[in-house]
Amino acid sequence: MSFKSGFIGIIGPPNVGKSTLLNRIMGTKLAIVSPKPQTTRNRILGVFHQDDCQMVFMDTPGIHRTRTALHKSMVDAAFAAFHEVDIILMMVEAGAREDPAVPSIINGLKSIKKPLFLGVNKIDKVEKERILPILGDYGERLPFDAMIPISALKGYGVDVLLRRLKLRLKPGPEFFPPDMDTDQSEAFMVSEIIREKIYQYLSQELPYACAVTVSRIEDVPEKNLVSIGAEIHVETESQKGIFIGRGGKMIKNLGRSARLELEALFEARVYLDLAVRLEKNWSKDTRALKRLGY
Ligand SMILES: Nc1nc2c(ncn2[C@@H]2O[C@H](COP(=O)(O)OP(=O)(O)OP(=O)(O)O)[C@@H](O)[C@H]2O)c(=O)[nH]1
Ligand SMILES: [Mg+2]
Repeated sequence: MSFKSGFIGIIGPPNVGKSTLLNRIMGTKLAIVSPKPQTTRNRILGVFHQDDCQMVFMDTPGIHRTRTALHKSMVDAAFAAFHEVDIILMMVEAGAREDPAVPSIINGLKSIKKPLFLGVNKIDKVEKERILPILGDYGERLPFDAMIPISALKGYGVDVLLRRLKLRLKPGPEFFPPDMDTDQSEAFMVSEIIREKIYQYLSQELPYACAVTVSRIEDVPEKNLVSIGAEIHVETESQKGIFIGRGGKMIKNLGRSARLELEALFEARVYLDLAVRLEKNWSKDTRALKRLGY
């Protein structure tokens, strides 16, 4: 039997659980997750290895109406995935009102001649009877290969999904070596972990007003220490004030929470030097976006 492989794009509206699914499939945290929409801003690969196949999952930013250059860059990345992958896994969530982005996603998929899967996520939140009508509705709108109810959070249905996806893989090469589970750089992963804590600690529009860059990751092996320097870029002076907090309390708490997760990632003590920088209108300026990784 020949080896099979393929790229699988996980696409859909914001907040439906795309990143949660990637993490569940991989059995490790590759993508950050939050209860707020528009968490993922870049494409994130997870390489799922089996003896006879390799499935490369591509998590993408949630598709939504765009406002700023940042949002455009996010949505462009998601739509570009339609063309870059071999199989598309559209995700929606059961038990929520249909997201306003769904019609445009369906429209975009109509011209794509690729195996198309639907993952109806968060079934742990709804009564069983409510799932069938959702499948019926989507089945009328697009010719899905399979529509699979899942719970990315609890793991329900994920095995079935993987088995069905595997059946549609074509013979192909091992794209990545067996010990590689993502293409993300260390610096990117560090910046994402910090960004996740920002979603946890700051409310309303603040997480959306910031970008995180990492300027230094230094190993100090003799001390089993990793020394990290990172910057949070915000758009206004008042945002900067909120990020720092009274007596520096906010940045301290946020930094501590990020540090604990980074210590688990690096399996070492971490020294995290976190600074807040004013970078006016970065989310609207395409040159600034490039510099900040979008
Ligand atoms: N109850 C329930 N919650 C889930 C499930 N999957 C994800 N969630 C929650 O839904 C929220 C959004 O999850 P994410 O994985 O960040 O969603 P996403 O689609 O990647 O969102 P964006 O990156 O913003 O597009 C988080 O609070 C998750 O814990 C599920 O199967 N059941
Ligand atoms: Mg996400």
